Amino acid sequence: MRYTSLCAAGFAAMFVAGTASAGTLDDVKARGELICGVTTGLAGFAAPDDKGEWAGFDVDVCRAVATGVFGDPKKVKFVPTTGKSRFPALQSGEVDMLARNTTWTFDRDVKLGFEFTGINFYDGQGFMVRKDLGVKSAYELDGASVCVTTGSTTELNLGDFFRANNMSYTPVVYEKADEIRTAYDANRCDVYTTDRSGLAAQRSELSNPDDHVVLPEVISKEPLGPLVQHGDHQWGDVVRWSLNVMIIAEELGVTSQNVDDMRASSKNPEIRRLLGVEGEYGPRLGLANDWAYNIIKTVGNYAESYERNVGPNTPIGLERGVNALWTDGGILYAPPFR
Ligand SMILES: N[C@@H](CCC(=O)N[C@@H](CS)C(=O)NCC(=O)O)C(=O)O
Repeated sequence: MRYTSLCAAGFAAMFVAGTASAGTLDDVKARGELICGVTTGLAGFAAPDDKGEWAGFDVDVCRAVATGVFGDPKKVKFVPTTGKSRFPALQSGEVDMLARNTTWTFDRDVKLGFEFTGINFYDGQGFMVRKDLGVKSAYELDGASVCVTTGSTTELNLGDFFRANNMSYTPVVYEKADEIRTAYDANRCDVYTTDRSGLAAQRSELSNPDDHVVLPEVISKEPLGPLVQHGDHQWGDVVRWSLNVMIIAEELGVTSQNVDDMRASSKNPEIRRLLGVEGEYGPRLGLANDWAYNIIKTVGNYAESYERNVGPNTPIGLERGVNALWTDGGILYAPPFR
């Protein structure tokens, strides 16, 4: 209860609406590295790989921004944050941005005073149970104990869903991703609820992933994306357009593999603008004119990052679904590069 009230309700009151001093881009350049807030570790999204290097779909957003600024995806320091510590970390300037499965909501945007700079994963909240529980639907969960992370929209939606359906539950609350996974794996709760992408990620690391099933119901909208402090529009633009570059590159069929050929010979005007062959788009952001070329060359386009980190051929196994391009039946859509 203490966690629930602190994080779900009182948490927002701890902050006054923040306004960044302009100049984050200059600060980042002067420091020589980007400081990016990520999760404490979520397979496929943000976790150290076998060489100890942070990797994942959210990590790629940080790497894209670092590459846009420095031409080098390695110029990032990753700061692990929990659901509870992420907002104070951004508010205080400990991190320049967050890229960690954070849902864009009214309160976070308006009351906490942040600026969401896009959506890199359209998600929704779901439930995972052990198959031997014999449950086929979230509507059969009356009386269940439910593992949930503190400081999340998950806690709020969980309460809403059970209340709206006249069901009771016992929350079992943890702060860190590995704590909650271990607790669920050790049977300390019947159900694990979080974003469905998070469930797929965590399921891949359970002792027997096949013993668990994600139930069909999606009980909320969780548009996940990067965010910065409110008020520094130049920095917001840099983060927003670094993500947009990855999406636009997919739309235009530009990949890390063909970007050199495209730059040398494409006649498509949008590709020529994107890759710095025509126009002065990078300098308007305070970046070099080959900033987007560098992002595509080193991090890849949206599809490449998705497939490499969380797609059907990874242990996370997420189909593109609504995260497909709008031209492929999804809702992923970037503003034009002109
Ligand atoms: N999208 C939701 C949920 C985010 C969330 O709880 N993510 C989990 C991982 S799925 C987490 O951050 N765990 C804490 C950690 O990283 O240690 C929100 O923004 O509140």
